[in-house]
Amino acid sequence: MAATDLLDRAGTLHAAFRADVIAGLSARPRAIPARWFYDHRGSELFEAITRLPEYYPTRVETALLAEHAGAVGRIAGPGRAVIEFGSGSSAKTPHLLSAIAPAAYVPIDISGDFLRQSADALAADFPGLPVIPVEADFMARVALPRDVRHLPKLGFFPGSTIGNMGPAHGVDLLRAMAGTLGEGAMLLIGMDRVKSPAILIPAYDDAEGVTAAFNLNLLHRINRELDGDIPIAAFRHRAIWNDEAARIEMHLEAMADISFTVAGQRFAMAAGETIHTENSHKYDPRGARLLLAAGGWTPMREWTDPDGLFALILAEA
Ligand code: AVJ
Repeated sequence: MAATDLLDRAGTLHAAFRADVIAGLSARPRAIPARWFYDHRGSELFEAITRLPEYYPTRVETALLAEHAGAVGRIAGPGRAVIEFGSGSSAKTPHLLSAIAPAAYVPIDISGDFLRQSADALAADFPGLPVIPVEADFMARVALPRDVRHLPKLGFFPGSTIGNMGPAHGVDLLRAMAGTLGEGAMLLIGMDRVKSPAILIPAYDDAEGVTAAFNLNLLHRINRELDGDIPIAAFRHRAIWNDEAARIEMHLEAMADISFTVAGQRFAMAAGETIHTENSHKYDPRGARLLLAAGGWTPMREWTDPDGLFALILAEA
């Protein structure tokens, strides 16, 4: 990509960050979209979260994939193009690619740097497999590379990333994916299950304070990138189970009456007031099937761990 394009892209991203933060701090309740967690430090902290003893989703889902990728391969058959939505740096993808004899691997991600890094690593591990990264926002229908258009597709959407959206946006996303993947496609999706708050809360408020650091890093990013002077020490991390909405909410709570400036605008918060920074929706088996059906997908098989913590679902368009 040309240097000017890269600059344009960085400028656009910066403007979007500023707009989301100013709107989010001005709204009541205050809320900033979770996508802004993932600057370099935020991505590092998220990787650290996935290794925490309390954070079961990554561990359980990876084990489910290791155990059941063979079954996915038998159902899906060989020769599919695997399309991963939000290509992580994950240890998960190799399990799937080893088991299903894919014809190509297409990771789609909005962040180009990270995308090319993980694509290169995967290509090195799977010599002979065409790896074709696509830099795009998969919330809308994505035009797939010409080389894979004629192939049957297997979509891969691990990590319970769909949980960041509520049911309405989740359905929109599933429909966009069905559009991207086309007729005859299958989708392998990971979804976190509803469970006791005694397990959920520590998963989002760990003893070591890594999740707290992840949440508070958003304030550091705002101060650094948007010329802010938020008194970060006056905030604490909060993880709440909202039973009505079946979701974990993360908030940043002001511990005193404070005021601060961000991008030239003044904000005041009262002690106890929060900034809502993330939703992580959880689904029971029926809810998951309902969401998939509303999004245009028919569940075929479902795998879960003995404790029913996490589900891996294979669905067809
Ligand atoms: C990457 C959105 C799936 O909701 O569990 C982990 C993000 N936030 N700990 C999740 C997250 C706090 C994670 N997702």
